[in-house]
Amino acid sequence: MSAPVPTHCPYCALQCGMHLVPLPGGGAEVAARDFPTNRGGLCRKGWTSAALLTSPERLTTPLVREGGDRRRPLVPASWDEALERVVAGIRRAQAHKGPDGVAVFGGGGLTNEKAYQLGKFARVALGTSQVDYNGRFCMSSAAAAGTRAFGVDRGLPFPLEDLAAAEAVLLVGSNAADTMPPFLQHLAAQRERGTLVVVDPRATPTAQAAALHLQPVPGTDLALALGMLHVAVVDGLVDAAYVAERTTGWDEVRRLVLGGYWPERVERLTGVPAPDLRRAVHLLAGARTAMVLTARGAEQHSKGTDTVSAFVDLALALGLPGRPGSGYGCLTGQGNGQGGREHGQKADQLPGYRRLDDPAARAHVAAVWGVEPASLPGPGRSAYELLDALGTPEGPSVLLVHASNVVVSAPDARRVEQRLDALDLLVVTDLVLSETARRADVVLPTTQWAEEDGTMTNLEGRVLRRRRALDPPPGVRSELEVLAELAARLGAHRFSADPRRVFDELRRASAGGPADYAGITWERVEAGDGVFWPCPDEDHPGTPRLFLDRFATPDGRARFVPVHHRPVAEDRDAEHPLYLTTGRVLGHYQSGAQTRRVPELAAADPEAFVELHPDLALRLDVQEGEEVRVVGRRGAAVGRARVTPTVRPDTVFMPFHWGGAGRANLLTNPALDPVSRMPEFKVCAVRLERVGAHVPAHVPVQGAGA
Ligand SMILES: Nc1nc2c(c(=O)[nH]1)N[C@H]1C(S)=C(S)[C@@H](COP(=O)(O)OP(=O)(O)OC[C@H]3O[C@@H](n4cnc5c(=O)[nH]c(N)nc54)[C@H](O)[C@@H]3O)O[C@H]1N2
Ligand SMILES: Nc1nc2c(c(=O)[nH]1)N[C@H]1C(S)=C(S)[C@@H](COP(=O)(O)OP(=O)(O)OC[C@H]3O[C@@H](n4cnc5c(=O)[nH]c(N)nc54)[C@H](O)[C@@H]3O)O[C@H]1N2
Ligand code: SF4
Ligand SMILES: [Mo]
Repeated sequence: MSAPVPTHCPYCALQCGMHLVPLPGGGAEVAARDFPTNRGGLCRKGWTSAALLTSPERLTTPLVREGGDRRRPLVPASWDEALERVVAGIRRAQAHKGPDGVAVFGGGGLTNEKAYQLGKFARVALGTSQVDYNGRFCMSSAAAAGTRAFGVDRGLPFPLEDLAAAEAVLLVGSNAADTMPPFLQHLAAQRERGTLVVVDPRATPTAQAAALHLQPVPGTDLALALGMLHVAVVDGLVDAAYVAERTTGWDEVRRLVLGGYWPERVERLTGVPAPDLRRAVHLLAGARTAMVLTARGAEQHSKGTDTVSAFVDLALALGLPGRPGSGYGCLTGQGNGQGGREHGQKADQLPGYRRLDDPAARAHVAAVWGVEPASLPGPGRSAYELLDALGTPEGPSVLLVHASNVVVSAPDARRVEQRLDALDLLVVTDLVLSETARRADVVLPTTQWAEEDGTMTNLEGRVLRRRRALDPPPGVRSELEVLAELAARLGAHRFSADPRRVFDELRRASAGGPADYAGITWERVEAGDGVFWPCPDEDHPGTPRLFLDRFATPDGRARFVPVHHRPVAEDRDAEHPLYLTTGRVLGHYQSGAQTRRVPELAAADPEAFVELHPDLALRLDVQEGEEVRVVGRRGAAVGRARVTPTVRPDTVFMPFHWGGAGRANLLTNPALDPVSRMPEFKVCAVRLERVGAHVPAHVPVQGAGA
């Protein structure tokens, strides 16, 4: 047996350390490894992650439409033929529509090297402004709010180990017990002390671990946070010295919360009893150290940015950010959700978390890329807006997708399918034939995590090494090779396929930016437990803790942001009397493209389901396990009823991990947050219907096989 290779799980942002032990017959076995984020623990997805490496379902050859005809099946093709089809389609679109006729959609699962190269490929090889990525659907609201308040967005501005020093923790809209199970170890102290507060419309395993569970109506966290601030002011819990010394803008926020957010009014808006609200504030304020953490439940709303701002305002009023053992943080989701948003695959950004509309940033990055600053396009459309424009007269007619399965994971999925089908050319690079790849004209097979070298940046801002443990199957190419080859065929050079060279270029491109990687080398990352950015030079130790002395704003002070509660984008009415909220289960990852192909995980959670309260089930005469239809304003989805008292009686919950008729995103609302452009994944209006015996339980996947 070969030596174990130290690496990290391919899935979520916790980036648990693991060993991969290559097996003689091919594939590998996962073994435990002690790492600061997981301390030897892994969840079910991590333990089974090697299964996909040798899965018969993985792609090992490029696929193209027979005769170039969308109505005919996808058939194997040589790399040369497939890439030529891509290049010909790109040239045609550029001739008709100019550079913005071609669009790129990336993902937060890509390594730093791939994310960086994809952004550069879009701006330099294609010259398009039309590039964005799935992180827009993930933590973009928290990123926007973090930048507003602190001048920089790093999900957690402190290492996870600091959680042990927090006497109390407020966890808003996170079901970490299912979404990052080994993370729960870091909350052991608060659980023991009875100082963990969880805000979630469902009594999730995470909420059940809390001393206090606030169970608001979906989409009302903004009012809840302002109500908590009101209590902090009225009960004299504001840290006046900290506010005076380290912040600006308090007076306006203070006036605003005093004026409108007394607990009894907040109770009417949120459904959270006023005494519970008061208790939560006193629990936090009574602790010497405390942390406020948000995740998707608070953020995936058309007011997600303002909601996070309200929780940041609360944290600032209590004097938490920038103090040891205290702070505000966002629990970033995807494996490289943090690095993926720093290196230029976002519509408005350049590497190093630089702004695309900043002339100095453009000049710096253009010099590294060897192009004229004026040749760099400006900011493009955000993820949903980009998908929504595809194939329209003003929008792109070619789309290249890397590491996202938008047919399952984007809001208003039916609309997204229509837009994809209106394209002249859809190119999907993936490991498996995802629902999105099934609709493509050209599918390119790429290497998996265990077959590539590179770096990932986890939820703490810690840069880690992903190591190659195995050779990819013959015929499969790394994404860097694919991008380099495509660039060369388009007449753009300087695209290395060597991840180390790409990382060294990324270091130069990021130098001097907010997310400065200049001093981070692969050797340094390998020597310890990773390096935290910013790290401006090789003698710099990296920055595990931000904001200890100053915030990253021009005056060094954190900014209070005045925000107001507003209703959800789509409220209930007589026809759609329930709220739908969506999220995750432990055993599946995201669109499920990977985990539904891991036999053990597929067997444990084989199909879509709908959680509903026993009172609602009684009213609608729905039995546990029967097929139900959730009907909304954009479509309907089906799933098995799971009757459980853990969900609010006015709310139903669906995970979004399945394709076909079980897709939660057939229902979700693409209403966007005005700042972050985040869609309202977490609340829309629906009704529930019994499907009846005559409708088959399994409706085939839309567009399957094409
Ligand atoms: N098993 C598993 N783990 C994952 C992933 C996965 O797909 N599967 N994905 C990874 C990624 S990319 C991400 S982003 C993270 C997400 O991690 P989480 O944010 O923990 O995941 P979600 O289940 O989307 O949402 C969390 C909770 O928000 C609650 N919620 C819904 N509406 C509201 C609301 O209006 N207010 C509040 N306060 N809460 C609400 C839901 O009931 C849910 O329990 O997980 C990562 N880890
Ligand atoms: N209703 C609802 N919808 C949601 C959410 C929600 O809570 N509710 N959450 C949103 C969130 S937070 C997120 S992050 C998105 C995620 O949703 P998606 O963007 O669809 O994410 P994944 O399912 O991880 O898709 C990754 C795809 O890329 C492939 N892949 C993996 N690694 C690589 C690689 O290195 N290169 C390439 N080319 N392909 C690769 C996988 O096989 C898979 O097909 O979903 C969003 N959608
Ligand atoms: S918690 Fe996340 S990183 Fe850790 S094993 Fe599970 S999926 Fe992998
Ligand atoms: Mo995410």
